[in-house]
Amino acid sequence: MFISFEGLDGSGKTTQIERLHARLEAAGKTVVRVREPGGTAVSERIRSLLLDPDAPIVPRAELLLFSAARAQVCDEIIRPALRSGDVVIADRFFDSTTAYQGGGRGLANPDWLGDFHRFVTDGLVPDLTVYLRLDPETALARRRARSATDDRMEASGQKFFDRVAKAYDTLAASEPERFVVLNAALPVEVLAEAIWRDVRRVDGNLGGARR
Ligand code: Z5A
Repeated sequence: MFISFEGLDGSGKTTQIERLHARLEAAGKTVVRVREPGGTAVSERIRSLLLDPDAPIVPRAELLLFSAARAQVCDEIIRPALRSGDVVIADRFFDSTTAYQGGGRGLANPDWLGDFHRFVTDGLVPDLTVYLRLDPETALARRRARSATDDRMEASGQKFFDRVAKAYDTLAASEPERFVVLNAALPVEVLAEAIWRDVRRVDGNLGGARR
C-alpha cells in the first residue's frame, strides 16, 4: 500500500506520518517512509540545491529538479518496498509538483503535468493521498513559530502560497477517490483517528470496511 501526504508546509504532515507509522507497525506492517524531495543520496543532494536560499533556480528547472529527485526515489526505494509488500508513506509526491510548480509558479495546466508525472514515476500512483488542508496564514504562523528564517521555497511570498492552496483544492476535488481532505486545524489526535479510519478503509487487511 502506498500512502502520500500533501498540504502546505506547516500543515502537520510530519506529525501525522509519525502517528500513522506507529499504528501501522503496531498492526504488524513494515513501513518505509520517504520525504520529497529526498530519500536517496542523489535526491537529498537535489533537495539541498532546491532549498538553498542562495541558489537562483528558474521555475522550469525547479519543476525538473523536483521531478528528477522523485524519479530516483521511485526506482530506488518506493517500488522495491511495494514489491516486498511493505507500506510506503511519502511526505509529498507528484501532487506537490502540481500544486507548487503548476499552481504556485503557474507553469503548466494539470493535463500536461499528468502525463509528465506518469513519465517521472513510471506510472506509480498512491493508493491514498491525505491532504491536510490549512489556510496559508495559519500555515505561515506555524512555520514562524518553528523558525525565523525561510528556505528558498518558503521565501516565495504569501501570494504564491495562496495559489498553491487553491491548486491543492482543485486537485483534490478532481480525484475524490484517491484524496481524503481533512481540516488540518483540528486537534492532532482527531486527525490521527480520521487518517487511521481511511487507511483501514483502503487496506481491508487492517480490519476496516472497504467503500
Ligand atoms: N516542494 C515543491 O515545491 N514541489 C515538489 O514537488 C515537492 C516539494 C515534493 C519541501 O519542504 C518544500 O519543497 C516545500 C514544498 C516544496 N516548501 N515549501 N514552501 P520540507 O520537506 O522542508 O517541508 P514541508 O514538507 O513543507 O513540511 P514541514 O515544514 O516539515 O511541515 P509539516 O510536516 O507539514 O508539519 P509538522 O512539522 O508536522 O507541523 C508543523 C508545526 O505545526 C509543528 O510545530 C507541529 O507541532 C504543529 N502542528 C501539527 N499539527 C498540528 C495541529 N493539528 N494543530 C496545531 N498545531 C499542529
